[in-house]
Amino acid sequence: RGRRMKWWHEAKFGMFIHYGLYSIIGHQEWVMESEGIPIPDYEKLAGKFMPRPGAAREWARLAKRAGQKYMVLTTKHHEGFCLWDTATTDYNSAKQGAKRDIVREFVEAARAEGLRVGLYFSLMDWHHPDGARCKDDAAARERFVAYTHAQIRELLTNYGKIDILWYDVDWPLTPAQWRADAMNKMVFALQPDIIVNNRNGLDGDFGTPEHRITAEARAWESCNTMNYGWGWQRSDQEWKPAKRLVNDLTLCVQQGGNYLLNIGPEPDGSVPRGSIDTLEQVGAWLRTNGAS
Ligand code: JFZ
Repeated sequence: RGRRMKWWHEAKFGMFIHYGLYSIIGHQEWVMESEGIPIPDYEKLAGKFMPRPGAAREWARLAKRAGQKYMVLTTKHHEGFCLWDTATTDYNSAKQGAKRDIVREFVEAARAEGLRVGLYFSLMDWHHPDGARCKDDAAARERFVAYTHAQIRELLTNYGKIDILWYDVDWPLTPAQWRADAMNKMVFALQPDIIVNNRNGLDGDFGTPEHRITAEARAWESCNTMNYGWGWQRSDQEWKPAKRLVNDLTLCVQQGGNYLLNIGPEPDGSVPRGSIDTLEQVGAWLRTNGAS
């Protein structure tokens, strides 16, 4: 157990936040792909991306009440829309829609509550013209990998201390093609104390079993949802009872793992009522049992 991992092992419980253009449609975060929405149509959502001022503060306050010690936000999901002020593309929330840097708001909100800061970043990108053709086209690959590294560099340069980088889905490239070694090297040069997961194809600092709790020999974090999907789904109102979530958290902790529990905010960034109620019950249980 390394020095960098100490706080994370003690933290045990975090909040995952899936929020992006897909939240506006309300059919989960894969909607662009699952409903075959053409890029030019999907792009129109960017102008409608209007998180309420203070939304990030509400996520952070809720996490705090729930007994969560860190938060991980989707800075860019597979749809390719960036929630920060990036120089790499205009497809971002600082240039379109609300014209605000949501990553900055998120980072500041987490810090205001004394929570550690995690950034989720999808390597797979359905919007960038080279995002798929980079598989077979070397010139496209060169451009797209440079684009990806530049985005990660911005995220780890412009927002002060970042505690976790949570990579996701490395399709369609191999770790060698992503230059994943150089990627992690850059990450640690920019943020010496950061921890990274294993979804850029390398081992990283911790494993990420999903929708299941299975102890691993190494540091691990199980991520899960409170209802069915990750991104907001209008019709998905089957909330797992607080009891079940406390049980899952307990199982993780007993087996030496962490638990990252997701909220999928609504189009304006509000947390669904079901998630608020349940998280507050989880927090109350933790306080009653002296675990928070
Ligand atoms: C990915 C995303 O596709 C999904 O939208 C969500 O963000 C989730 C947290 O991560 O889905 C995965 C990624 C990895 C596995 C399963 C689903 N896996 O390793 O089993």
